[in-house]
Amino acid sequence: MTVAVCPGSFDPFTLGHLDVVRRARTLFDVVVVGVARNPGKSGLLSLDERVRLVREALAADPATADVRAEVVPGLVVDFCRDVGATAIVKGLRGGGDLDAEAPMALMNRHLTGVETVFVTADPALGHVASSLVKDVARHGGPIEDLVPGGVAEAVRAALAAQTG
Ligand code: COD
Repeated sequence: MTVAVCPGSFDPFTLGHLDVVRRARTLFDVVVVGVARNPGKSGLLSLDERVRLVREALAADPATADVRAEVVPGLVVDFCRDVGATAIVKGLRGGGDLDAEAPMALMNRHLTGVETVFVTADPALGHVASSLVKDVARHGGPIEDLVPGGVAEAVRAALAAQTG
C-alpha cells in the first residue's frame, strides 16, 4: 500500500490545495494532509481552524472523502514516518515555487530518504495562493470561487476579529 503526505500551512486551504490532494489521491492508495505551522509566515487562522476547514473540504469532495487531515507537530519528515508515508506530494505554480520547494525536497530526502513528488498546478488555479486570497478578502473582494465552501466565511470572520 502506497502512502503519501500533502503538507502545507493551508492558511487558508484553497481550491489549488484541494486539486493537489485530489491528484495525489489518484497516485497513492492513502493520502494524509499535514497541516503545519510555517514560521516564515504570519498566520491568520488558528491551527485548529485550519484543520477543521481542511477536513470539511476533503469530506465534501467524493475524490478526497477518504483522505484525513492531521496537525504536523514537528518536522514534516517525522510526520511522514509516523503515518507510514514514503512520499510527500506538493504543487508547483511556477519557478518561484520550484526555487522554494527544491531545497526542502533535497533536505527531506537527506534526512529520512522520503521522496517528494511535484504536480504542476492546474492552469485554471495557478494564480490561487493563500496569501492573495487573504489580500483580496482584506480589501473586500470576492474569494468564494478561490476556496472550498465554508472557508471564505471563516477568513472574513478571522479578518474581522483582527481589526476588532
Ligand atoms: N496550485 C498548486 N499547488 C499549490 C497552489 C495552487 N494554486 N497553492 C499552493 N500550492 C502548493 C504550494 O506550492 C505548496 O507546495 C503547498 O501547496 C502548500 O502551500 P502552503 O502555502 O499552504 O504551505 P507552505 O508553503 O507554507 O508550506 C508549509 C510547510 C511547513 C509544509 C513547508 O514549509 C515545509 O514543507 N517545510 C519543511 C520544514 C518542516 O518540516 N517544517 C515543519 C513545520 S515547523
